[in-house]
Amino acid sequence: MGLGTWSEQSECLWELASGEGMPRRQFLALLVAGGAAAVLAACGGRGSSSTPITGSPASTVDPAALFKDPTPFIQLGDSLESRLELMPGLITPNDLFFVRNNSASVDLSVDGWSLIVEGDAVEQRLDLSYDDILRLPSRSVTAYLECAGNHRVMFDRLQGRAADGTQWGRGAIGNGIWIGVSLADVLTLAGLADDAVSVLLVGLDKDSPEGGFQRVLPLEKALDTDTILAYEMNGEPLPRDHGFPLRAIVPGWVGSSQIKWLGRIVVSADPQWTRNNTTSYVLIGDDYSPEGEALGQVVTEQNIKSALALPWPARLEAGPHTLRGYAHSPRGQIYRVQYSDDGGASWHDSRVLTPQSQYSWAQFEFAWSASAGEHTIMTRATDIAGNTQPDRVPFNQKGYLFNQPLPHPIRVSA
Ligand SMILES: Nc1nc2c(c(=O)[nH]1)N[C@H]1C(S)=C(S)[C@@H](COP(=O)(O)O)O[C@H]1N2
Ligand SMILES: [Mo]
Repeated sequence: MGLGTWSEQSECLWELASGEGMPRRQFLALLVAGGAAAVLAACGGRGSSSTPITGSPASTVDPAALFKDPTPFIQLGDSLESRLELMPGLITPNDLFFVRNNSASVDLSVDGWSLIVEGDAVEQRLDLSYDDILRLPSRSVTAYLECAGNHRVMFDRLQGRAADGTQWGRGAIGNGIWIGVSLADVLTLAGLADDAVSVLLVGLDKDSPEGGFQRVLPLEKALDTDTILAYEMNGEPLPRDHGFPLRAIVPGWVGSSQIKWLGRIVVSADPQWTRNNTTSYVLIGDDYSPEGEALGQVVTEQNIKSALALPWPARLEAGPHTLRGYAHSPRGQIYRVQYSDDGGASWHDSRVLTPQSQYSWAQFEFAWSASAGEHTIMTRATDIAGNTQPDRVPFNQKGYLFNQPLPHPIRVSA
């Protein structure tokens, strides 16, 4: 059950246009050029508009690292880790949403911004303004966004071997309602060649490695209608720290694919290899075999995880408690979350709250009677496809995708 729907107005228009025999590409071009009026005019047989699609160059980088108030976060260098215990429910408010920057947040204005679509596998180079983007059919997706390195510190804490990179605990994740345009529509507008295979998304954070943080999506994921270029986050224009004016949302995939401050898309008939699919965001270690030009296995999807919405370590008073947490899987809804307070000897079912939507995380809760002393509680999620959290994750040098059940320390006072 997905929450994503075509906006009603665009859907009606598209029904009308396709009924008139109009190809999707022409429909999108008319929307960009002249809005609904142009589509209606063309459907009425008055011919198509030929307004050129133009934009202007990107604006400059602001050296400030971040814009939002860092107070409610765990601060890790220039990154902000969310505190799960502050999450008010299913949706993570923008001011509590984690931030991961590879350089600094960029302060762009829509006036100076445009999105370039180019490459050897598109028919036409596009230069789309913010208004052009807003005129395309909108799509809403509720999805969690998680850094590939979420839980990374646990390699050190639970396996005794520290991985490279920001030592994230459990809060490099948030769940949002995103509104934007399907990347597939933008690619269709540019005219996708039959031999296109890879889509590179490039950010405008020029101080980032490679002069603009960038990552490649294989064509199949790029064409998934739920892969969107979002301009709205939880009912507000995308905040600056989250990529204003436009960012990619790639449901279920690692955060590093979800490029913020998007400025350029390069579509190619060849695979494209850049830093973020060769040396970074690849699993490097004895248990992972290299692919293509990468040093290891390229990280694409996230994996199934669960975590308690408590501080680490937690402090509780003796007596009855309802403990809550979050679980998510890129492979389908959460079917079950079990917990153990005896080191994994016995497991009990928690209550998974419904309804769930496809790419969103799920909330779970269970009653726990706290007795004075030191405890640990582990949680373990299983999705409807049968995927579950493994007892042990093979080490990888950069510490991605750690999803063993976490023994959450809890001190109970009498
Ligand atoms: N342009 C750009 N996009 C980016 C990044 C970046 O540094 N620059 N960081 C990526 C990483 S590693 C993650 S985990 C997510 C974090 O998104 P958020 O800061 O909105 O939570 O953005 C991704 N997109
Ligand atoms: Mo990330």
